[in-house]
Amino acid sequence: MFKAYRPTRFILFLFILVAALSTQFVFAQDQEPIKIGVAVAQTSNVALLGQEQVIGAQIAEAYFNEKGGVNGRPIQLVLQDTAGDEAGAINAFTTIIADNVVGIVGPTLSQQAFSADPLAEQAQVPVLAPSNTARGIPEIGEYIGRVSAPVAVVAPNAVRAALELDPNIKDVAVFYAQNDAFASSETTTFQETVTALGLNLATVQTFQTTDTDFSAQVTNALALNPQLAIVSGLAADGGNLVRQLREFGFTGLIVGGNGLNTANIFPVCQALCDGIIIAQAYSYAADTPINNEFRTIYKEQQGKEPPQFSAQAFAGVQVFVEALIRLDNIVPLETLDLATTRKLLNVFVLAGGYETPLGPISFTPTGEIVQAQYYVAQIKMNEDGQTGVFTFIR
Ligand code: 1QQ
Repeated sequence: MFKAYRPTRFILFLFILVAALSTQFVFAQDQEPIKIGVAVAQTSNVALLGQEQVIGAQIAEAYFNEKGGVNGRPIQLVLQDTAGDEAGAINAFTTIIADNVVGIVGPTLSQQAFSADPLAEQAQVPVLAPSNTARGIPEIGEYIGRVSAPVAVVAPNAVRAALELDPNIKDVAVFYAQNDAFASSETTTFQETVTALGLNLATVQTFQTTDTDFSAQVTNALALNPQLAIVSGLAADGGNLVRQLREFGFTGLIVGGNGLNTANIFPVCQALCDGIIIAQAYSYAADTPINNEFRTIYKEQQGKEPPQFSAQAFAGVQVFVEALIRLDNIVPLETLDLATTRKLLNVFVLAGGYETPLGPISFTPTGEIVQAQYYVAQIKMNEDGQTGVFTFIR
């Protein structure tokens, strides 16, 4: 009797298990996905930076859906192109907010964030900035946070690394794009660092992010024989400025800011990109389970090591997903209307800690990222002058 009972119970258990799993599967398939907005630059010169963000966010979408989304409910990215200016970012934010997203990862530039973020603040939609590193971003409002460490803490590391590579540096030429909020913020940090390290700030040269000819600025600066040049701009202008510095004969070290932090500058300065030193808020070599997974997926897809902007966009989506899971565990999302979901999501985002490819991160009550580790990389161009890599030197 006992012997006959056990297999029956086992079969019953199997039946219930299969039934439960298939119900859950159907359940998950049937549920409306939770929409997360991604408003970054997919066109314009700023797409050199934004394209890497789209890739990172899409990897996160597939990765977290594979893991069951938000307690069985899938997430869906709603992509909107901000292009490169304020008007584009305002349009993208307006459209995406109306499309019932629970939160927004974006925009690409701080210059855009200062215009577009107030719309999200007004609509009470949480924003996680994947690459807004200027001073004052989280302070835009209660709903504005960032997963991108501010230049004020990241950028000084590049100058210190340059001094380690060349202890004879004394005179420094600084260049910055004066029409960009990030570049203006970053140059302040660079200039303060130069002075704090006892170096001579020989000259400060300004340009526009739309400029292509930097001969006047380069000529002025090189007349002072600096041993270090520091460039705060975006990818196309920054890459061209580096190229012209070398073409005009500059042989010292070059520190590039966050706007040059992409392999997409390689076609611009080509072989002359070689040696640019750039501070990093991410290292592909960070040996953590989530980064190893992210790195593997990225490498399989893109055939190269993942860059900072992709890792930060991944982290932005991740923070929303994990905060939604914690919220859903306490108050089931299906019992909440969209406005309440957005409000509570903002609270849960700020309250959590996250194991991301960037390392463990959390937030201050204002939405500033708390991140443990920063790095410095140097560009090494290959013989072909077209391809190259970021090698970590710190
Ligand atoms: C900012 C930045 C950009 C250069 C990143 C794309 O850091 O605008 O704040």
